[in-house]
Amino acid sequence: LYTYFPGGPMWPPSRRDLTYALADTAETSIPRATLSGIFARAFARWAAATNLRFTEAASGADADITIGFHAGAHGDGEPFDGPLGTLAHAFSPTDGRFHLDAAEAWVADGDVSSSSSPVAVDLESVAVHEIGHLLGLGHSSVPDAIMYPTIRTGTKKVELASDDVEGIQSLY
Ligand code: TQI
Ligand code: CA
Ligand code: ZN
Ligand code: ZN
Repeated sequence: LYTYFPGGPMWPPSRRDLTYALADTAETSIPRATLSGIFARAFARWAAATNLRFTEAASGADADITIGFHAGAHGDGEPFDGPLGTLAHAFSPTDGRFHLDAAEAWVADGDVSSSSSPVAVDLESVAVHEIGHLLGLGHSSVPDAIMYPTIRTGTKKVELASDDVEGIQSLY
């Protein structure tokens, strides 16, 4: 079953049109256009299950959600740790910060199963999971759920399970 963060924080009803920005991409070599496509698909999966809408903004200055790639310590007290370990983290509503570990062997072409790297991680899969956190979901006990707290290496998991849909629809 799905969970929420303590206290059940959510984006308020007055904020159903949310913007996101690729705010800090200097530390990744993934092309910006590739990132745009991956995050657009990841947000669209949650939009399809709710009355939320997500639009990419040009700058982080006025965006609700800011996405950044960072290596090691990056100013929020939760340093990244090199390949594997912590892959990414997102803060609960309505903070909006979404950080990814720049040191991961991110797979951005969608085919993580054919990667030769034993530490390859599918970026879109992690994005869909972290957006769940950004919207207020905690972890789920259902292994098929996007919000389950582990993913097998070398796998892509981007489709919301019914548990994820029920969880997000009880918030929005
Ligand atoms: N990052 C953890 C996560 O997002 C951070 C975290 C730990 C956390 N406990 C939490 C966030 C409780 C909110 C609430 O879950 S992670 C996966 C998965 C991570 C893990 O790097 O371990 C994904 C990030 F599910 F695959 F294991 C994304 Cl998809
Ligand atoms: Ca890491
Ligand atoms: Zn961070
Ligand atoms: Zn998580």
